[in-house]
Amino acid sequence: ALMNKGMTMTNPSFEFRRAITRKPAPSIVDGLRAEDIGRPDLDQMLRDHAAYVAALKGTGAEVVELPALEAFPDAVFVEDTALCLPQGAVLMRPGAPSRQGEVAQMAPALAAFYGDTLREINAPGCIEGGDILVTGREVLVGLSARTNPEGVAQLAKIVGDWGHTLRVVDTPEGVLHFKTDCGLLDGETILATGRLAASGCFDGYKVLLVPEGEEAAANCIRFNGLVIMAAGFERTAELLTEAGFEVVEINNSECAKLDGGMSCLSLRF
Ligand code: CIR
Repeated sequence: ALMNKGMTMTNPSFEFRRAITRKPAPSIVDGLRAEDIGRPDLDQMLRDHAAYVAALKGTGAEVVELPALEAFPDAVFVEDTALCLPQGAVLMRPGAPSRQGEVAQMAPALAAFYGDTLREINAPGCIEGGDILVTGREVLVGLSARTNPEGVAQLAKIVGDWGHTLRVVDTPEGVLHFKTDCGLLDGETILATGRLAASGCFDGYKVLLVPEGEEAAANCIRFNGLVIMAAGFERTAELLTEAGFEVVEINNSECAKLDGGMSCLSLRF
């Protein structure tokens, strides 16, 4: 398989040289949400977003900050538009029709790094990046309202050609994305909610369970030396710190109103 210039293969699951983010646009007030829990405040979201980008940069990574896209209210959640692996990137096809146009807006940024190792998911397949967890040993994909078996079959073929194993699992009923309920801590260790872990999908991994009542803390990211998590979940922060991880907390109140969390805000590679 081809390696892109400057990429490392030491541990593709949490060592990253780069991230891509996109600035929130005023149209975020029209973003998708399962339930209306209030209007997202753009200024607060911009401050939180800046803190998130600063945390990524603080690890030494290069962060490509794309401009806001007023025409796509959910475009700040860049993770859903692509899967980035050391061998190549795959443009997703979001299951939410209002989000499908975000992919063409992301393609040039990825092409700049991946050149001709850029692949894509085609209709009638659908996948959103929030349903994919790349661990040290496999690509785990959760079926959801946004990700269908046809999309997963296409992805399995692509990543299989790159030497990865793909395993398909279920996302609990009523949970937006598979990763809404989990995050990778290192190649072998996953932070997960009890309701997701109960399905057995992480059997064989080391699992840290999010304390009850703090389910919204599960969607953390491991980015180089840091675990970046939503602020305000004291018991989860303590659990991670005690397990030896360096934790950075970012206010997530505004993204949470749109069912978004830490992983959604970046593509990492
Ligand atoms: C949506 O419903 O698509 C957005 N409001 C939230 C997307 C969150 N993305 C993610 O969890 N990867």
